[in-house]
Amino acid sequence: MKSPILAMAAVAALGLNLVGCKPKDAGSAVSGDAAEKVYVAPGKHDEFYNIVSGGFNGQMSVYGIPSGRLLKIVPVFSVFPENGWGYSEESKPMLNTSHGEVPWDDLHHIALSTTNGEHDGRWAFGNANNTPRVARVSLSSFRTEEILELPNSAGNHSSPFITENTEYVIAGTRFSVPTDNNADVPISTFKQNFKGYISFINVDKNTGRMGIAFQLKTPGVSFDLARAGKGKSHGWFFFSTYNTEQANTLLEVNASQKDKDFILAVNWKKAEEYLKQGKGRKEPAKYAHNLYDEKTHTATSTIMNEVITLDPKECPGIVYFIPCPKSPHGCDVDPTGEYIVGSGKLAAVIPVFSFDKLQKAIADKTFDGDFDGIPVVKYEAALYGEVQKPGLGPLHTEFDGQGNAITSFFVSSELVKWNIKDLKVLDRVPTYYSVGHLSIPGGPTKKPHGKYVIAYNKITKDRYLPTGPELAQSAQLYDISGDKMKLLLDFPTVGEPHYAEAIPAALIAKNSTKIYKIEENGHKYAAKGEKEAKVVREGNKVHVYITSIRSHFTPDNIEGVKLGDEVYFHVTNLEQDWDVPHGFAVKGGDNAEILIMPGETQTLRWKPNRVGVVPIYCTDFCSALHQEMQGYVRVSPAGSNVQLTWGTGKNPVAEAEKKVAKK
Ligand code: RUQ
Ligand code: CUA
Repeated sequence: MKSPILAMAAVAALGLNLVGCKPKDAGSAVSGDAAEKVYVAPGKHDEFYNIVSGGFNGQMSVYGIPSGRLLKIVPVFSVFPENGWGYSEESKPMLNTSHGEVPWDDLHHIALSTTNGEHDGRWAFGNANNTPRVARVSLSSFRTEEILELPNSAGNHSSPFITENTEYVIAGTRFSVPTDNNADVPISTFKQNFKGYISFINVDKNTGRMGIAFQLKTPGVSFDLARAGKGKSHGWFFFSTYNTEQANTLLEVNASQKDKDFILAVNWKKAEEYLKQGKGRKEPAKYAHNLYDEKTHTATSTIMNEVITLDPKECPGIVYFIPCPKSPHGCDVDPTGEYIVGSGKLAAVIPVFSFDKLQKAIADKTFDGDFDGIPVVKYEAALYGEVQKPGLGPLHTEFDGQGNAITSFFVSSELVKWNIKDLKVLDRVPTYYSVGHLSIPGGPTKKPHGKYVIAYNKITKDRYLPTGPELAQSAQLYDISGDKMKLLLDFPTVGEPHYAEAIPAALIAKNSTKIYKIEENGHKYAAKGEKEAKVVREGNKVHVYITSIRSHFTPDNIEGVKLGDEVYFHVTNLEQDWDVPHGFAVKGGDNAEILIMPGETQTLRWKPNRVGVVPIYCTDFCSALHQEMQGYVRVSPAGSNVQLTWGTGKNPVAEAEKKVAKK
């Protein structure tokens, strides 16, 4: 171990560089045919969907590749007023947690579902870093269908990563913390009381429904990233760790003391055996499980009370540490499953481990003692080799399916291509600037689609028109079909992109949801035709069963609402055509609009706070007479005896008077 002063000096010396350096030839690195290669003519479709994490905006965004055109933002962990996510009554339960509603999160990583290690185009998973959760987004409806909270975890960074057949989505904690059941302890008791939990989430083959199968209770370290084994290493999982110093303060220095941190190798097939033998322990834990139902168009949130944990100390053979220099970040497995690439943020080499050698080392017990009771495999015994002088600050590695790897370098701002077998550097290109993640379509799968690599940069500086103190976030597209990588395109992104996955459009486009069938609408407050439209008072709650169809609402005149009422507009969109959502908004509401897809029902809650006649209207330009798609609600004082009446195309007050006259 280095002395703390030396380590501090090393960090300080690197310090200048840790923020990234700017390549000299910025701006002049584009080849002649770049425009042609990214030009997707008007009316033509892109070749790939690119699902990009939104970082601190908590969303996923969808871009076309190679054009870099933004197609959609899918709200996941953060409220999204544009379509009412987190504002409509139906979607509110999706953001429920054991802490109550959490309206924001920080989404770093995307994992697209796979079958036999190849993209199957069904779901995209995403992680919430802040309040640990994993979400599942349907790649048919492009909507978040499920969010599962993770107990005993803090800062769910090493997540979500999936096994070959999406058997499991895993989630490792970034912060080791005291377990939820032993939470009130001094921070200085890190070594005794802080644990690192890794959640193994099972995924139903048909529905995608998630549940926590078990949690592995590991020594208190920080988990950063992970990848599942594949092919020969299917059944194993590999995690990068840092802060194996187990420091609880000034980690910048204290967690950079050791020459090597670890990669944690987990034999999850063996963990399953222990579970079958009853080695799992049921522990109380509080976490939310939220599901969006496409038939009722409504989400539910269930608080769960128990989780099964496995302690590796009681289950020998399921976890091993492999030393890895130095503060590893990415931990990536090549398409064959044989090579495991560690990327030490402060390391001068890229270590590549061999799965076969690891197996042999475990069989021969070639260990270097243990760390907190867990065997540490000798570095050389698991090492296949090191890529020498690759660059500064390696972060992440993806694979092109041609036997090559491409690694991102944050500090030296470049992508470096190297051959996996002989570990020779083949090519390097600058990024603008300070690349974090990179992504090759299918890069983490057994069969990469190749063709492009996309760099997700942390800093853009002078690349775009200035927009005040905060500049555009950005991605860059490179052609990797030849020997040399070629920069094709810069495109700005929303939020701060971290990881992304691109997938051939052919695997997704054909399955796109077009409408929801109105006859299958199982929403409690649906009005499946204008005849079913009505207004019902239940005490101070007023339920408005309102329909929308080009270009009117039924009812569009409502009277008899009083101060102190809570009004629920349950809007059913009667359209059965693709691409005809209607919106709904009310003047002065303490809420966002809602956007209702064809055949769907969504609810806007409104608590009027003054007497008057209040406009309601459609927010989505749906027809030539969209602007006419409007109506009125009359709000009377609390004790008023204005009757509850409603109608469209008739004067509801006159109608009510007629009714009274008839009686
Ligand atoms: S991380 S820039 Cu949050 Cu995935 Cu590596
Ligand atoms: Cu409906 Cu505009």
